[in-house]
Amino acid sequence: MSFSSTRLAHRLPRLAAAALLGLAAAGAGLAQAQQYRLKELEISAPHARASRPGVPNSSAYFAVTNHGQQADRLVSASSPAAERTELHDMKIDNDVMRMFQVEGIELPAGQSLTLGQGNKLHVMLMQLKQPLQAGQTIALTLQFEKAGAIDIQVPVKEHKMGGHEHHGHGHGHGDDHAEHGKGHGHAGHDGHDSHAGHGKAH
Ligand SMILES: [Cu+2]
Repeated sequence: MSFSSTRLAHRLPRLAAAALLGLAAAGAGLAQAQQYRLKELEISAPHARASRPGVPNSSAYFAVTNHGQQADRLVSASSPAAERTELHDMKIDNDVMRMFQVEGIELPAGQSLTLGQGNKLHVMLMQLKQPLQAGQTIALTLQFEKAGAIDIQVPVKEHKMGGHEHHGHGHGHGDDHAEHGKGHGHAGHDGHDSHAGHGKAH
């Protein structure tokens, strides 16, 4: 674990203590304690999706706030839970939602970004070594251009997450994601982990 910033301990003593307790009681549901500080970056609300039966891929999400004066950039991620980990975005191409790899995710100074909310960004976990099951926690290493690397703990949640940016949709049909293409950072993801761009959206 690189959850070791003494600076964090100074600035956020309660959170730091809670996070340590949370790690000790992994999976005990202390979601609010999952907040990390790496120099000027604050990383919070990490979660990954439980994988579907027979699907070897899944995705992970988190929020990053850049408290610094200069932009940073998420350049890569990796996890012992997956053979490969890529940074992905999605777009609609001829009514078909497709995901594609991006080289980095920009983190402008003074701004927050939440993967999968109001955007289609996600960390793609590919060739999972074992199915991801709700309740377990996986490690994820994030590499930033300026701030460096940090290891975070990512709880795995059920695929259909209640109250998570649903906007009234939130059903995992997987065949209607083109419908969700605009502004629905969550529902649009359903089905993409099996394989987006597999043909027709309807
Ligand atoms: Cu993806």
